[in-house]
Amino acid sequence: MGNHQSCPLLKIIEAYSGSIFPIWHSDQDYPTVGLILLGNTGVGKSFLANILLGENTFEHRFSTDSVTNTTEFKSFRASGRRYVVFDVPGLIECDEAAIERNKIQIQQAFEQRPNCIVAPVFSNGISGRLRNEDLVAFNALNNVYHFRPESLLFIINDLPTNYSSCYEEEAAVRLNHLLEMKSLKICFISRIDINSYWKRKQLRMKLLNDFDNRKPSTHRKTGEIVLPLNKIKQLEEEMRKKQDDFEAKRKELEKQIRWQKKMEGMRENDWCVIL
Ligand SMILES: Nc1nc2c(ncn2[C@@H]2O[C@H](COP(=O)(O)OP(=O)(O)OP(=O)(O)O)[C@@H](O)[C@H]2O)c(=O)[nH]1
Ligand SMILES: [Mg+2]
Repeated sequence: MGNHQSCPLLKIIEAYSGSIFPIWHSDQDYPTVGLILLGNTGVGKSFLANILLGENTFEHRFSTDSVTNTTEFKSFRASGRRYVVFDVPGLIECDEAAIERNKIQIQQAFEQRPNCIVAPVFSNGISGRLRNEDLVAFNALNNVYHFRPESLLFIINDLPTNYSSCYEEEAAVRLNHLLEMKSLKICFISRIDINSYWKRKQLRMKLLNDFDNRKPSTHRKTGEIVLPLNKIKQLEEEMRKKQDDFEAKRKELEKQIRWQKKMEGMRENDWCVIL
């Protein structure tokens, strides 16, 4: 009946061994938390769900077409919790029927486990940009589920291994601004060698650490997910403009900071001359 959340050593052992002491603890001993990975097709939802499970349960594939079309779930135990991880389809697709199917499948996950942590997964490893379609898909779901910041863990997946240290700060400021939310927590993930046992375990450990600090909340739909195919382009265009505005403001701010520093430097030099 133990709450292991406070014991770091146990956390590490659990992350590396899957679930620990299966004979001593039954599933009922652990609070159950849903874990719903959301995001457009190809961002790596199924891949990450498998990493968390420590096994290849959900189909994931490098593909030109969407892979997951129906919602599936599986539970695992870690850090004093029993997580039920959901593998759901992406939201945005090229045809209306697929979007409608996806909406129903996503809703099923929330109906089955309303008390959950939500992990929106974004991915664009080549450029590091936050893609407008990912932001639009998140907003469409957020409009009806009203996610609470403490139950959200954003995942930016598939980054190059050598991304710069400023990237995390920049992406965090930008994401908060674009989604008009505060204190968003982000987990940054570099592309791993899928065949490396240790890399997979390390990634599991990193994800679990971040999920442990999230607080699940109850998600009930307050309306229908509105995302007609003919509106997606318009919403993406609006998001692009928002990104451009943010970029312009950022550049202006940088200019002001540079100018300020220059002035301070000049003032210091003046003092040096006087002294
Ligand atoms: N090697 C490697 N492959 C990754 C990584 N992240 C994602 N992938 C690959 O990216 C591809 C797409 O991932 P999926 O998990 O199928 O994407 P998805 O979001 O589930 O896509 P849908 O099911 O279509 O919604 C798969 O081939 C994954 O193995 C990574 O860190 N390393
Ligand atoms: Mg999938």
